[in-house]
Amino acid sequence: MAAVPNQNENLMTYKLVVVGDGGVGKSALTIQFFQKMFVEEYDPTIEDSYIQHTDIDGQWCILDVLDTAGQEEFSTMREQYMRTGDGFLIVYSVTDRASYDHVPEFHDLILRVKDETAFPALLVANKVDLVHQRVVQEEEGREMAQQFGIPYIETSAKDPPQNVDKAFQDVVRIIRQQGIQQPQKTGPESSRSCCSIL
Ligand SMILES: Nc1nc2c(ncn2[C@@H]2O[C@H](COP(=O)(O)OP(=O)(O)OP(=O)(O)O)[C@@H](O)[C@H]2O)c(=O)[nH]1
Ligand SMILES: [Mg+2]
Repeated sequence: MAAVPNQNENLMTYKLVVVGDGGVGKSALTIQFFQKMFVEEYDPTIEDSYIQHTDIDGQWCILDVLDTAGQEEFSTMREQYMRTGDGFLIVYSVTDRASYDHVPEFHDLILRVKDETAFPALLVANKVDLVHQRVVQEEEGREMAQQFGIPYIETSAKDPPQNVDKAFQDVVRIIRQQGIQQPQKTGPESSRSCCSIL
């Protein structure tokens, strides 16, 4: 991961972690957000991290996003990366019922690792462009989100993207609103012109 440059040291850093089953589109969403492109092929992730300066509701911040492995063989890494998160995108695919059924496991583990009864998170129903392959309906997603007391959003990482920027920005909004865990703030006032991937 690239170091945060000195001139930006005064910005709030939000560490977001993208979790969910393998193949649901965590990397596609993350790459669409950071690089504005859709990755068609499936290359299972071990762990990737991305940093970007971004303006959310008029406030510049640093988004430090961890794209995690959904594949079961890497599940032992979960507790460790969950510890680092200020907020979570819990992703499932609307074309994959098992990925929806596994959402509670991810949510429970976040609360257990954080030792909290609630924590900033967003339930992300991805691949909504695949309308004919859809097996998990909006109502079911909303119901689960309500059960956990977290917001729900429907996304597509495929071009044209749907709600991709909003999903990442909403997690920051949730962190700012709930303020359960204060993200770190460091150093002197920064220049606010940078908006690139570091
Ligand atoms: N049609 C469509 N395909 C998608 C979407 N998001 C991801 N995909 C495809 O689904 C496959 C898996 O996407 P990934 O982003 O690699 O899945 P992942 O959740 O990162 O998987 P792991 O890294 O194994 O945990 C790829 O072929 C993507 O192109 C989407 O919104 N719509
Ligand atoms: Mg991935």
